[in-house]
Amino acid sequence: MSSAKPYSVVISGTGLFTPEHIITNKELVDSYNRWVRQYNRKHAAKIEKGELEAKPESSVEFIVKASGIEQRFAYVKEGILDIERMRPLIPERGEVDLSDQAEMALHAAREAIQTAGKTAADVDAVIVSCAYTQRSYPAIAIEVQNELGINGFGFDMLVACSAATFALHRGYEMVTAGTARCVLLINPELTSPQVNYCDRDSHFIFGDVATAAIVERADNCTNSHCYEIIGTKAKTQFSSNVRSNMGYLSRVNDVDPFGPDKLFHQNGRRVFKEVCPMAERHLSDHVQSLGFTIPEIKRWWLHQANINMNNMIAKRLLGRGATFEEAPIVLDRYANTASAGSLIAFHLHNHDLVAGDLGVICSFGAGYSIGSLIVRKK
Ligand code: CO8
Repeated sequence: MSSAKPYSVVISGTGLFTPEHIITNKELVDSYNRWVRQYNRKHAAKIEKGELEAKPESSVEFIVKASGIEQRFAYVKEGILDIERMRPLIPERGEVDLSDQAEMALHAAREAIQTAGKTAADVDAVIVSCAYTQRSYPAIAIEVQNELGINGFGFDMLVACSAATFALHRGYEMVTAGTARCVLLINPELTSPQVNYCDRDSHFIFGDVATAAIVERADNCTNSHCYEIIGTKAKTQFSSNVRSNMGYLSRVNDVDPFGPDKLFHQNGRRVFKEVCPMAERHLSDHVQSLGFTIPEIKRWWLHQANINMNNMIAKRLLGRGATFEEAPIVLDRYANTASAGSLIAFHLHNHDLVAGDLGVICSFGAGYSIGSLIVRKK
């Protein structure tokens, strides 16, 4: 946890890129169930002999009850609902063309820069932070830096669900240390290529989105609507309960680089049971360590993985359910967008707070990882 700071640091602008394509639960379930019926027909003899288990169908009712998700956005919809494909069809781009994640990132970045009233000349560093990057190098952040004409440096970092908050922490530290005056943080969460649309337990969970934020020295900030970062806190604890084995070693391991374990998979029940108490403890410790009390926190911009998780954490923190105003929910529309969820909630629901109001931005998920920031409206 960091608290001593030579410079006061603010979040002075945010941006959100929402892809144009929507996939409703009904569309997703219809396609999955058609795929299941085809699978069961194709393997009828083996299923009959007990050599293979018949796959059960998915349901809209289950998805809404278990997760609160009603729809998700897709960067590319083509291919996802095609039962002969069950994955998006995203054509490869040439080495001189803008990459898909840089394109998503730029939409959100431009809005954040504009909202903060900055230009490229004001920005010293770019961090692209998300659950996956589409290549190892050159960094997507350096591509974005180049497109925006930013002088300085950029790098990519991966922290799954906590990528956005952990990147905000890095931006905060760079500004407090005086190594950058102003940092652009971007989270192009292109999750759909890693979703196993043939897995009933997880086919409904994720959506695509990009978020961005400007973190800068308070004395350089010209936006009257900004939030001072009062403190940051991070925690990780190793767990394989949320995992993807996709990686560059598949080639030398001589295994299928696209097998089910190379896609997102999880033990969702275990994650739920283990992460909720961790997140609640983390948040109460963070708030108290800065001399505040839970009732003093006006708004909780929580990670958006599952409505029941958010309800449970809010209940444990507040001793009662939170209202939408206290802990806004965006996962019904956006689904789980990996690290971007709490930033979408912040972007869409921070304008009504008044000077002095306190809020908490918090993510939790794979790793396990938990990241939080306590902020105060200036
Ligand atoms: N339709 C109908 N029934 C279903 C379905 C379905 N689609 N799926 C499961 N069921 C059945 C199960 O078979 C089970 O049946 P039975 O009781 O007969 O065994 C029953 O419904 C209940 O199943 P679960 O116990 O699995 O259901 P839960 O109520 O626990 O809900 C959830 C499942 C939604 C997965 C829930 O456990 C959850 O949300 N857990 C937390 C998960 C979480 O937050 N994970 C973090 C993931 S995100 C992250 O860390 C970022 C990773 C990087 C991004 C990746 C991008 C691709």
